[in-house]
This record gives sequence, C-alpha cells and structure tokens, in this order.
Amino acid sequence: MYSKLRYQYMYLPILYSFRRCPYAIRARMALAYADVSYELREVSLKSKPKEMLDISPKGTTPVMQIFAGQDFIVLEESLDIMHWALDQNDPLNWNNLSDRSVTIAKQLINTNDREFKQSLDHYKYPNRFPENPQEFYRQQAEEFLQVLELQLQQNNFLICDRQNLADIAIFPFVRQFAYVNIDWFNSSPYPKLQQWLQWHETSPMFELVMQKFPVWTPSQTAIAITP
Ligand SMILES: N[C@@H](CCC(=O)N[C@@H](CS)C(=O)NCC(=O)O)C(=O)O
Repeated sequence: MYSKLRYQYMYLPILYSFRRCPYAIRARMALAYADVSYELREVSLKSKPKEMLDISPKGTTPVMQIFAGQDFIVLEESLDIMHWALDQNDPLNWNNLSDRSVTIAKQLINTNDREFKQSLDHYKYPNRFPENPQEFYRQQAEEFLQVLELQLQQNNFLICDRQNLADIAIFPFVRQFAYVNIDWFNSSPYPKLQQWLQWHETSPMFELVMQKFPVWTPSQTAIAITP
C-alpha cells in the first residue's frame, strides 16, 4: 500500500505523526478513507523535529503541512485534518448526514475529546492522580461508554448503520481505554461497544494505518503513503 519515492519529486502533503497517538491514528484513518496520498514523518515525542516545531510550535501530533503553489497551510488539530481529508474525497458520502446526525456526532466527539479523554488519562495513569483510586476514574469514563453503548443499540455504528467520521474519531480512545485492563473491558456490560471496538481493530483501514515506520530524519528517503 505504500512505496518509497524520492522527496525532490514530491509535493505531497506532509503528516507529522506518532504511531500510537490516538489523535494521529484518527487523522491517518480519515486520510486512508479519503485515499489521500501524503508523506508520513514518524515523530518521536521525546525529540520532536525542528521542521515540525517550525510550522507548529505547540508541538503536538498530528500536524499536516499542505502545499499550494509557493505557499503552504498547516493543520495542527486532528479534527481539522479529518475534515480536510473528507473535503478532498468522500467515497462513501460520510459528509452526507442529516442535521440531527451531525449534531449527535459533534456532541459525541466533544465529550470524547474533553471529559472522556480526561478520565481516560486518569484511569491509565492512576499514580499521577492519587487523590482517588483507579476505579473511580474508570467509573467516570464509563459514563461515556454508556452513552456509546446506547448509540450502538440503535445502530451498528455510532451515528448510522455504517462507519462514519465519529466512529473513527472516537475509536482510538476507546481502544486505549480497553487496553488499560482488557479483561475488565471484555467482561464489562457493554457488548455492543466490545463488538464495535473489535470491528474497528480488525478493519483493513486500521491495519493499514498502524504500519510501523522508523522515526523520521531529514536525510531519510521520504515515505509516501499512497492509495
Ligand atoms: N488537540 C490535538 C491534541 C493532540 C495531542 O495532544 N497529541 C499528543 C500525542 S497523543 C501530543 O502530541 N502531546 C505532546 C507531547 O506528548 O509532547 C489534536 O486533536 O490534534
């Protein structure tokens, strides 16, 4: 699915990415869905490349640099990268949703990125938050799992009966939550969510975006991700 091209021949968008970062995973999934070609630059969060920090000093992954003539634009939020990808190409009409579905999707993604992400971090690293036991943070996170389970009782996916943007925006975070204690997750009262997680984890799209690449250095031959 990918090939190595020489950089001087390429004007592909560049994605600075960290393989295991859930924000970068959802950006790469949206790019894969949209069949967008790009140059992948795998980053070490402990030693971020100057080229990335020059265009995005806040220093989070993912960051996308898109060339337009002599100029370029920078997208430094994963959701912006996802929407940009769908604007380029939307083969299964993911953007074609009712107003109500758009509202639900936005609410779910907001809750994921705020409350759920915060409880997830506390649950994952309880030693950093010793004020409460780990179960306390898990229970906090479960409020969102319950919402997702209810959505999945109505449809096969979060918004409708097919995978959509909200699914891939939220899936990498639920996956992280599940693997904090996979035995607990697998025996938890969220059977639809367990199926949904398994579906995404075994999807060709996920497999594709989780390929391993060496950390990027300027002297490295460019890695082009192409449809
Ligand atoms: N709101 C950002 C959040 C991105 C983010 O926080 N990424 C983490 C990695 S998963 C990061 O780069 N953290 C900075 C660091 O660890 O130095 C987005 O949606 O892209």
